[in-house]
Amino acid sequence: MNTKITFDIGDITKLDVDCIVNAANKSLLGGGGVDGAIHRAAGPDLLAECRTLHGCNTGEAKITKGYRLKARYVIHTVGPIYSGKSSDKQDLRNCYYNSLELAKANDIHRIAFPAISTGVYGYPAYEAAEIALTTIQEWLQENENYSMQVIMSCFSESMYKVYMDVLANKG
Ligand code: AR6
Repeated sequence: MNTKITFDIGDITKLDVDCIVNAANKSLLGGGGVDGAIHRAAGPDLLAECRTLHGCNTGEAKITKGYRLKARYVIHTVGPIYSGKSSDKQDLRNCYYNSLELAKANDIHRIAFPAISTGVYGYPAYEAAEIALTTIQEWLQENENYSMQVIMSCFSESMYKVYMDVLANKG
């Protein structure tokens, strides 16, 4: 297990990190879940900047400022709506990978991720957690000369337990 990955149980908007990741939708104009919480905490300037981005495709990522958040930046990524097709996995993988690439390009060294797609978008939590951790570990290995701390934000104790189960089964 890479020691650069840690876990937090609570609200991602409260974290004191360089950047938090938003599980957004293609419009980037806000929604429910973590997206709604981030927009409420960041304030209306976030939505104004998001309007200039003209949306985002599934698996891709775009960056804005964090406004009223402690985090200086928000990276908005769009997870797959779970369908059971094999493309779901690649799309979810792309969310984590492309967010980390964009973070590095912006000199971000501490980033927090929610469990993308596991809420409204219906991705089974265990499978999503496995993809998230594997992708992040691979990225960290490929970028071992770049200091990046990753915090997996769990909104519930049960999501935290899912991550711990995945780690235990990875050995
Ligand atoms: N902090 C951390 N995690 C959170 C928070 C929070 N404040 N709130 C929810 N979660 P979801 P999705 C967890 O539904 O499945 C939106 O309407 C939540 O428990 O926010 O990718 C967007 O606009 C779950 O584990 O995102 C899209 O339309 C995880 O965040 C759609 O939902 C993701 O749940 C995206 O769906």
